[in-house]
Amino acid sequence: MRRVTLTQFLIEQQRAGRISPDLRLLIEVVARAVKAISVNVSKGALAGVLGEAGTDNVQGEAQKKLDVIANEILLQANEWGGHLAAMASEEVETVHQIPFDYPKGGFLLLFDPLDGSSNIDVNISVGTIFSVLRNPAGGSEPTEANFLQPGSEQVAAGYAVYGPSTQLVLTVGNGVHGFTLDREMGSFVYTQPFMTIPVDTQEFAINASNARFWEQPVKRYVDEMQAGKGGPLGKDYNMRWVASMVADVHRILTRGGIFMYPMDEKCRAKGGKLRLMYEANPMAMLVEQAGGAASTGRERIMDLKPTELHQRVPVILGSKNEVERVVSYHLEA
Ligand code: AHM
Ligand code: MG
Repeated sequence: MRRVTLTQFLIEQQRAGRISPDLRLLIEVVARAVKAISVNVSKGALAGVLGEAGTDNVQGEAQKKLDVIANEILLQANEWGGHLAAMASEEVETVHQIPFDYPKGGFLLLFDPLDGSSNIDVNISVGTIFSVLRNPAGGSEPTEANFLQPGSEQVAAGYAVYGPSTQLVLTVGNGVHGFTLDREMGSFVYTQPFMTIPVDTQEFAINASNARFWEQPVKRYVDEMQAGKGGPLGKDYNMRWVASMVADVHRILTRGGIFMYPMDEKCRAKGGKLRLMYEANPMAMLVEQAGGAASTGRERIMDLKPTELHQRVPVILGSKNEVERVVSYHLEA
């Protein structure tokens, strides 16, 4: 069987007129950074990279050593490529400008360098999430306001999951495509063309320890699922919660399901738990491209007009019929 690499896949996308040479090279640089992060993640305790870094990030959360390492790898790899006007990271407070002596390009790159980092020390899958926007500022230095574009403006989005194997899952607006890292060859091999999410599912993902803080529509939906075959939904459901969004979304892109980090009383003051620009928008683009849906419960995620870089939002995504059901419960309430 002919092995298609990420490089070949991207060249074909370019030839088909779906991406520009610049966007192709930008994605290649992100993929290279992801390989370096994968090496660090997999060495774990051998490289002394587990544990706390002793610092807090912009959100006041304790940073893990690997959070800091992954962030540095992404910033450094992408600074000199010449395709970017600026970057924004979940781990950095303000816009990261490209150093003045490097060439600049027309794109903005946003990322969560190491998602699910509470799982690092227990050897459970973590990931990197990224999103690409156009720089509306033209030739001048982008400001935070230039990043505040709705998710529908994304030109590419993807994630890497560092699990038993490292996989890169990508969309450039033409379906969702999965690649597996061949560690010996050092290249990503095209293993999952056109990943799709079935419209129906019997599997849900939510942190049930927050049940007492949920809003009524989510309580109602989870109660109905737990009522099983004899309940109003008429079927038995299974539950999974990895606590790494990347791993939970990867499962949904692989076999369907619904993922929820909804609004609750604990996170209401912050607007939600997950980050719009680094987590919700890129995952929403992937999920929609795979035939699923992504909502806050009240609005389509990719329609939201961001008001700040580190904005948080409720997230309900996955199999379309189930997401639409939860949205209808919110609208009825
Ligand atoms: P992080 O980016 O700081 O790792 O936080 C995001 C993570 C998601 O990956 C995951 O879905 C969620 O937080 C888990 O939250 P909880 O620990 O409340 O279950
Ligand atoms: Mg995260």
